[in-house]
Amino acid sequence: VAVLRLIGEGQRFLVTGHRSPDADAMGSALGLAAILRALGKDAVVFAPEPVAPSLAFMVRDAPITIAVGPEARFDATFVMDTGARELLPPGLPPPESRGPLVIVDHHAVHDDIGDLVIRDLAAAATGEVVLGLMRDLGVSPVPPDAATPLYAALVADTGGFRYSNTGAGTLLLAAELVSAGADPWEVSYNLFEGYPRERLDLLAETLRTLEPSLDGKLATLRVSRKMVADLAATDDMVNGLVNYARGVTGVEVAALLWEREPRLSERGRKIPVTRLSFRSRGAIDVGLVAAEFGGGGLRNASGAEVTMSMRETFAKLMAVVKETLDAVR
Ligand SMILES: [Mn+2]
Repeated sequence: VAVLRLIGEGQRFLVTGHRSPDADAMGSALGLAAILRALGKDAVVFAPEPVAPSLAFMVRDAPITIAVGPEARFDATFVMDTGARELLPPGLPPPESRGPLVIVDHHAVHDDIGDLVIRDLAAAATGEVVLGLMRDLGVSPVPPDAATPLYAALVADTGGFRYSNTGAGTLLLAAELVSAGADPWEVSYNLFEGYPRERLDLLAETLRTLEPSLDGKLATLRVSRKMVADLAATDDMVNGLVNYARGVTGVEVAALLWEREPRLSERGRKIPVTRLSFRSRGAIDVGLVAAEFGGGGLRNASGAEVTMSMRETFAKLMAVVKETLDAVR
């Protein structure tokens, strides 16, 4: 209700998503911006980082702002799909410039961030939360510019309407978005196919690192910085590779360990950084597994970043997943 009043009384809004935005974050931001414009408001989409090539299709010619000047004033700033403070986008304007911070999200594990929060844990994607907000705002039908981004948000977070979070409500919303102009093949092709050659090379190399453990219930993949560099791949191509580890029969938890650029300590020593992505087949809540590493996410998909080497991370991973498996047995 407070958010509806904020939108009703305000005129100029900033809309953004989490750091390294995925299809749900970017699609929800573009979708909400289009909905606000349908209400006659000014909406600026703030995307300070380069948009991943696989998401460019949904941006089309929508205006994207990469930096907000100090004199800019907004009546509110919406951050999409963000549960963790450290995932707020870089360069977010200060409070006097951005206005109240509104978090629109669906993550169960989350920090206490945002002046206002719309969080629906039952929503398959933040895009679904945006559609609920659209209804509450009395916007109907779906604005054409919102259809493709919001459809992409639903497709991405349900794995193409395959995961257990795919409910009848999600499918009904998807039908509404297709009626409003979203093209299912365009979205699927951009999100799940149509990869640059280097991404397939990286997939091939990564699959060689597949390592089953804990009686085949845990499967890990590893991506080193050298692999990415040698193949002339880019960082965004690592997204989604973890899913292949879940595709092995019997696997309950899939994890991808990704070696990142080391950080420098105050004394100039290199501190190793490893990023973790998790996927679950269903029995294990990998949001909780990620929380053991200081991260978070959803029951079936989560992530974390740790200042440990790949080897140390793997050792801790074995211990945490073993304990989690023992607890559900
Ligand atoms: Mn999401």
